[in-house]
Amino acid sequence: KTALPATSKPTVSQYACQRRTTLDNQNKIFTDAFEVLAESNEFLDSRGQCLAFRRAASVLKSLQFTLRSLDDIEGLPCLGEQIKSVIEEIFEFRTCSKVEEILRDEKYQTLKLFTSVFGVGPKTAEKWYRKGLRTLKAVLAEPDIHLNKMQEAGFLYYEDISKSVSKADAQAVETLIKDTISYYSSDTKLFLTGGFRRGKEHGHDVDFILTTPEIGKEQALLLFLIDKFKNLGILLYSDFQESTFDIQKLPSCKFEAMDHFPKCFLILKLKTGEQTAGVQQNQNDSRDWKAIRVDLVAPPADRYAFAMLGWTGSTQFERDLRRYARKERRMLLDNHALYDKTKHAFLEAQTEEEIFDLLGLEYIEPWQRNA
Ligand code: DCP
Ligand code: MG
Repeated sequence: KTALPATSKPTVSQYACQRRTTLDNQNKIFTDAFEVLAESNEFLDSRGQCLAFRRAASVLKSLQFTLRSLDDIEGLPCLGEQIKSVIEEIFEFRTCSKVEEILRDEKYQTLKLFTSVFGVGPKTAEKWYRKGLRTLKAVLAEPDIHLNKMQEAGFLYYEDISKSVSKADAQAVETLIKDTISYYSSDTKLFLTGGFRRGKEHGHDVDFILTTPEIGKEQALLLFLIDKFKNLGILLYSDFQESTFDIQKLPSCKFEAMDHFPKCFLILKLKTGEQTAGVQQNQNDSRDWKAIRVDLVAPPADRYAFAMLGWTGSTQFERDLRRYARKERRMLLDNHALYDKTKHAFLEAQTEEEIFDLLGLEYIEPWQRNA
């Protein structure tokens, strides 16, 4: 195939929120390489480099054709010299030597292993690595390591939660929560969000938004649910975070900042209908359940659209929505609100479509947000 002449090439926006990115990635060989480079830079704490690789991967994911030659990347945004040279090397050798080197690197492998434990981030992983630890077993055997509650649960259910959650599991969790919230009030609404809303077949957890038509009634909802799960004997771990939401506050500029709605990070016991080995290795009893990571967030009804847009992702899509709002519209967007800096006013919205409209963006469906 020859490259299209430059004039007939559709322009690709530098913002993920102006691109339609489905799960059908035609450039996996390149984007896989960039994800490894991004992650390795994240471990090195080089944020700029990490973002540059993530942006490049995101642009290539949106293309509806496979790159064949350097002519194909002519005019595409976010592909600087360093990125180009990686693409060029993959054209020639089907692989990138830097990526191969990272994948063989003991430190990279170890940090990847440690951060695969729920509750362990790059900082903790680095600390353990510096102590000379190389395996999960070694971490557990180290006397002067103090695990917090989250990490303890992370190790205890590692076998289950390090595997991905299927769509069928996600649906089973949805049914379970739906049955349980009916005891709270008949008008409580439950929405699947995160990766599964974008159409993914697998995920690392299941994300839900819950809300009640009556504002304020959502406040006690999560604690009610947690209590019910406990009584049902299916609550393996729970970290509940109370609302710190303040309607007056301007939207946060920093993407990484967590939102302020009441939320909880859970590990639930999901019945599977088949027998598996016990949780601990020395346990020889079998069980008919598996541990699943579930995140719940309960915004007040008038904040629903912002919360839904923020939790649907992907992370790259969210980053660029906020960057676009700030740079192109002088607006501040986060999971709670949209603020117009020119008008000095909050802009209200009941649906995601209205938020895209207020930002002057074409609507992008959830399944097209896999940036
Ligand atoms: N999110 C957010 N603020 C953060 C982190 C994430 O608003 N600080 C959003 C973007 C994510 C969504 O929440 O897409 C859900 O987070 P997950 O980590 O569960 O990501 P996904 O559901 O997209 O992927 P996975 O399949 O790994 O669960
Ligand atoms: Mg998720």
